[in-house]
Amino acid sequence: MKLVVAIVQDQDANNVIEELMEKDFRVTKLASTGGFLKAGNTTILSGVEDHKVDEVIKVIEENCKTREITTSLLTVTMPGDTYIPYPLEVKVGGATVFVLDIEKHIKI
Ligand code: 2BA
Repeated sequence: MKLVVAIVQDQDANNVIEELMEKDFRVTKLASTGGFLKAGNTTILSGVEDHKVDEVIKVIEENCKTREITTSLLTVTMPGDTYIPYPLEVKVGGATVFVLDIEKHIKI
């Protein structure tokens, strides 16, 4: 068994989850925050049989879009201790996916 951990953008999360549920996968949705942008994203956990991992990844691929986000994380220091926000274009990927081996799966 594998645990698929997928970090997706909030806008794509519902479509991914709905399609996974329609295909009879079990899903847990976690609200998460990206370390770089400090913006909300969604982490999806799905425990699946080894031979179904590719099917889960396909659903994620089909529902997650890459987007350009403009952020003002960078600031420029001006004389007199003033800071002005400097717009920065960041390409946020469709999804970041990790596939982990599961040693044991117990339901109590
Ligand atoms: P964030 O950390 O908020 O990163 C958002 C986007 O900012 C990233 O998109 C990337 O394009 C850019 N970025 C991140 N760190 C950067 C840096 N040091 N310099 C310049 N640009 C940077 P993605 O790579 O698609 O990542 C989207 C979200 O997925 C991340 O949000 C983070 O929450 C998660 N993530 C990505 N890679 C990860 C990893 N190796 N481990 C854990 N979480 C990861």
